[in-house]
Amino acid sequence: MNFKKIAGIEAAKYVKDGMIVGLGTGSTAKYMVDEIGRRVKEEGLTITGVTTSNETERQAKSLNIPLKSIDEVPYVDLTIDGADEISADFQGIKGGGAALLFEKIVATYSKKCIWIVDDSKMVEKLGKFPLPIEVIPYGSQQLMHLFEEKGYQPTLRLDDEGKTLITDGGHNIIDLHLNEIDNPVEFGHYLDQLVGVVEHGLFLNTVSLVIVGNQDGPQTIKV
Ligand code: DER
Repeated sequence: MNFKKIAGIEAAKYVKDGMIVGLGTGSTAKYMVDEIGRRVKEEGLTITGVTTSNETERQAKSLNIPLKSIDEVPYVDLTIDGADEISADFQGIKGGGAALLFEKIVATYSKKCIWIVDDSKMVEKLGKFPLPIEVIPYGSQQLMHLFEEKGYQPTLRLDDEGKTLITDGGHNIIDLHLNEIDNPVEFGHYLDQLVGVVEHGLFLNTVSLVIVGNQDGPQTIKV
């Protein structure tokens, strides 16, 4: 039983005709996009998709889902995306798939956000999952030194070929190994003011519905 697939298919039921839908990125979101594509083909579902990565754009185009960029729509009705960690108070870490910047942009202009996960993502406190920080390449080593001095055990994210990863936005990602983040809001503010940090993977006060796939089927949690 694929719990990510269960969550992805369930989330696609929330998509209605005429909606502008943010299409997330990652292995769970892939199932959701596939299901929306199926509904477009078999049910004639009419939506406008706004993608959060080149990867999702390619998938959506292959499924003939009509697309517009975030700058071509007045707002997004509903964004459905995965997450790497969701805390007991529904704060999230995202960016494991290196898509956090465009995901956060699309989420910011969305009326509603749904996160789709399997239950391995549900945690008490954030931080076991390395926190992705999207940084400008120029000065990234200085940020690495800064984070090392802070004891955050930073690593520069590499791509599948072992080269420094370049995000869709043309930036690098530094992953911080914090183990536990006591105050995500405060830590997010600290990161926001660092020169060279473009965005971070703390998604705070973002989600309104979480769908968890498990052996009993989809569990829907209203935030
Ligand atoms: O990069 C992201 O934030 C993606 O949403 C991703 O990390 C979600 O994880 P998944 O591939 O397990 O769905």
